Amino acid sequence: MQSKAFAKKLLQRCSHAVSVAISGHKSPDYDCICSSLAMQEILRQNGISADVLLERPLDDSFYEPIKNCNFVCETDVQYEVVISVDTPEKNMLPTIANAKRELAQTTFSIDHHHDNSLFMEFSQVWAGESSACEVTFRTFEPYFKLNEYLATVFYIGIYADTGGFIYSNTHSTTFDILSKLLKYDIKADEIVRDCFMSISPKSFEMLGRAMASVEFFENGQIAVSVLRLKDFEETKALYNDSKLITNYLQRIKDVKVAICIFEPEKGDYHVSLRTACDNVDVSAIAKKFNGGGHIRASGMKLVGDYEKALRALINQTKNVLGLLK
Ligand SMILES: [Mn+2]
Repeated sequence: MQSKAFAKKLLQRCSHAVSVAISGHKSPDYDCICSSLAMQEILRQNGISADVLLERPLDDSFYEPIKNCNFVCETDVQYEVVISVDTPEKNMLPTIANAKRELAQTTFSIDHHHDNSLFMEFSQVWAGESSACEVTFRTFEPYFKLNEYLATVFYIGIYADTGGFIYSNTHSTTFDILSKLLKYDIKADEIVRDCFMSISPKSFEMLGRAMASVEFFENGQIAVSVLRLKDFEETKALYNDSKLITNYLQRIKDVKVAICIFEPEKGDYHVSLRTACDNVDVSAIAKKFNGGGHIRASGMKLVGDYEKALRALINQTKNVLGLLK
């Protein structure tokens, strides 16, 4: 569907709906939260009120003004329309949102994942775009008036998913948008410092532990760091606070795939996969373990026996790197 037709359809449908909900994916990041909030504000400007659904309130690692926005974690409302943002697959929606999706009359998806399964009735998926925020901005531009709030949430989401405008998903269109956002007093320096640069003493300690845990495989082409339950217990660090390590491992020269494993709760292993290589698709690794994401950045969970699952993960990584004979 053309972007204008999609935007029109969504706004028309929502304006006739009694209730509308918006949701990003599980384990929310700044792009999914900020594109949800942006969508909510765009609807508001068009006379439509909508709830942003979350599995649970955001933890303290999130930027205060974002954390303090109004989210809905529990409700009996049966939404007529459900809009998902930044989510490629129904199983990646938070449980609450997936339940509401099943009973909704009309559903929409706004996304930039190349593997979006088109699980909603109407989809606006632009693979290769920097962020769900960019897709939202460009799709709805004729239908909103930029203000300080919108500029702030768009800036945070785009900054997050482009790694500060350095990943290969950063295009000239991204900078066209940024130049519009920066006309507003959004305190970009404060945002970057508070959202992306500042690090709590706890997560600094976690970074040290994660670095000390790094193991290399295949002549340094695969790097694996592990933060186990005891690291979380001893430091009292938050999971979100500890994800910083994922940005560091892929910087090590010759590392083609960086694997970061986190066990914030007993037996619950979250895995982040990153690559800086043009010809490596880490989402192909994640998919084998029922995860997903982007070609350069994906995520999954390890289930079952840890050692066995880790071996399978490394094997699958070798496979994707073409190292299996
Ligand atoms: Mn995203």
